[in-house]
Amino acid sequence: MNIILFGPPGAGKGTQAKKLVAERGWVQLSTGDMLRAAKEAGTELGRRVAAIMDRGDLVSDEIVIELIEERLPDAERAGGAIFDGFPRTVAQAEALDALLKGRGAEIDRVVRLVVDQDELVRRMAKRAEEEGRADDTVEAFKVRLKNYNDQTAALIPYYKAQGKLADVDGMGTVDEVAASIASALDAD
Ligand code: B4P
Repeated sequence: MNIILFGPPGAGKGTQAKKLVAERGWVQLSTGDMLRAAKEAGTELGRRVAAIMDRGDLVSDEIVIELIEERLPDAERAGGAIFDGFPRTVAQAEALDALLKGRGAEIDRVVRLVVDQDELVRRMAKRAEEEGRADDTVEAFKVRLKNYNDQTAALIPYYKAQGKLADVDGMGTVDEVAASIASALDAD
């Protein structure tokens, strides 16, 4: 099973991906987590992406596609991949389709978490207090939302055309959203 958790920044993708890992044993492939780990470790990649991430911009397609490609064998061994925060552009989605096709696989479902903008801002502000992530500032969050609307939202028609998109209400509690995702994944 290969699924994408899709939605605007702060929609709950990372939160729900971790629950799916615990419940189903699949592997979470979060480009955000991989890039933050590189940044924290001070690797060459981390130094290249730090400023881009901190201001809320997208890093290059080539970088994230390579990160994902490296981790696909882990997901195959586990029997499932949860793509979290990837793809974020149509070019990334096309590259992912090609990578999976080359391994005899495909995306099975794209779960889109639907959350209104006021709630996204509230969650960002709460996480800023609790975790102090460098891109959870008001300015960076505005850039992240703009990038989502300008570049990532184009994936909605892309996956709708493939008949893979399932909309899930992301406004409830973490457990309520998890239950709705489970229904979307286990349908048909
Ligand atoms: P990400 O790490 O993917 O950041 P995000 O979109 O904000 O998602 P995140 O997983 O953190 O938030 P979530 O919705 O889970 O990316 C960070 C940066 O990395 C990007 O801006 C970009 O620079 C770079 N990047 C990553 N992938 C890239 C790609 N493919 N291409 C190019 N660049 C890339 O959760 C948000 C908060 O809400 C949490 O604090 C959580 O506790 C809370 N929450 C979740 N569910 C809730 C609920 N139901 N109720 C209340 N609170 C909830």
